[in-house]
Amino acid sequence: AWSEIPLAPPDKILGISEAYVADANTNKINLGVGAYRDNTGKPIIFPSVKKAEQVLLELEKEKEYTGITGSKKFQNAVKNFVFNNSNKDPNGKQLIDSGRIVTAQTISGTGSLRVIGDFLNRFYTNKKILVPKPTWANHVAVFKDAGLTPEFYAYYETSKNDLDFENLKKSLTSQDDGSIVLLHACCHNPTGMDLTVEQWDEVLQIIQDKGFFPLIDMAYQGFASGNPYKDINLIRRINELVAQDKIKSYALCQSFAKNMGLYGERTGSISIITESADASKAIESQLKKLIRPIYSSPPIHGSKIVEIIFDEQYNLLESWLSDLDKVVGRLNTVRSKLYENLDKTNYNWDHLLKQRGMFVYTGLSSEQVIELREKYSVYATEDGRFSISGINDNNVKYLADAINAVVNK
Ligand code: PLP
Ligand code: TYF
Repeated sequence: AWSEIPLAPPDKILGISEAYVADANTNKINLGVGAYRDNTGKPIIFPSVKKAEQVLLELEKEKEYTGITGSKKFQNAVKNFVFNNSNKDPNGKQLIDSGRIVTAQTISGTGSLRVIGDFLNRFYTNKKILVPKPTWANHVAVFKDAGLTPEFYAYYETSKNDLDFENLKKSLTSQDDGSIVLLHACCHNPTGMDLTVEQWDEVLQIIQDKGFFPLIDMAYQGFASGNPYKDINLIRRINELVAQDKIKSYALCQSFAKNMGLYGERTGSISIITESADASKAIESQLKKLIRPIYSSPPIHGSKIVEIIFDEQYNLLESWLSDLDKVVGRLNTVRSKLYENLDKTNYNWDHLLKQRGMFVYTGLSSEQVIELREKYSVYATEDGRFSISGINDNNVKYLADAINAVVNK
């Protein structure tokens, strides 16, 4: 009977916003969900996106369904943007031209993770997927529901507030050959700490030695440097290894939620880099067969915005790049302002300045996070991750004072 269904716990991240809304304290601060806010605390629409929407309003003649895997125009725009690096990655270009990349529009990044999870469960022998500890909580949930078996590899050592690279290598090496390995392309969620180019090379060597299948999640392209074309070192490097036949295949989940601010438009993609054009055809047909009975086809508004921004005739690329650069610039500014206002006598906050993206991973304990919430109405997830776009000129001092009080108690 329905009455026997147990109550499910609220989502660890989205549950924070519900509690925040219910709080009457006028000084309250929401550092929960990773969504951009401006210096007045409000969400924004990128001006370049607004312009693309104006173009759509003028020119759009129909609301027909797009294909099961989205439109060719969207797929090509994504391929060129991500793999050809807009004509700067010859290896990526070669992969595109030889028909070795299958790209499908998906329901944002989460949808692409689920589609590739289902696909791997159906067609890949090894069901074990190695994910960093910690990782975005939804990774584990998505892959479990897709029938895979997530297992953690060492990534970050909270007691040192730093990457744990030696253990990362050890724990990957000790895993079964042929496992799937999830890599965050940049701005690792939740820690904000990425590998250096040299460290990536070491990990890519382990991936080759162990025959792992690399699954890259790229939800924050552009948030590391401010420039999306500079944030894809990992993809360029892996394309080089594919060109040398050292890695045969990998997959990339990509989202425009953050870097175009298209959150609720649910616009993203899955790309599978295959061994040959023939393999691509079969894989594309199987992706269609997989997606059709789940949601049939993806939504079109967000993907048309992406098509327009990348379509040279509308001249919006530069303005999008500058919108994104401003967003990232503000995040970096509040990151330093928070750092400046924190008391460093008993606690070293230097890790904040090494982290990139939407978050700082404070190293605060769950008890300290709960105290911040209960005494100061500062809302963050209990792992000590702060979504810093909730910080602005008006609340940074209040926030730092609250943290100082909790830490120095
Ligand atoms: N992957 C990571 C690491 C994320 O942080 C997010 C969003 O926060 C996503 C994927 C997917 O987000 P969306 O489904 O909104 O594109
Ligand atoms: O803050 C985070 O890490 C994410 C944000 O449909 C998010 O959980 C929120 C809603 C959603 C996808 C991602």
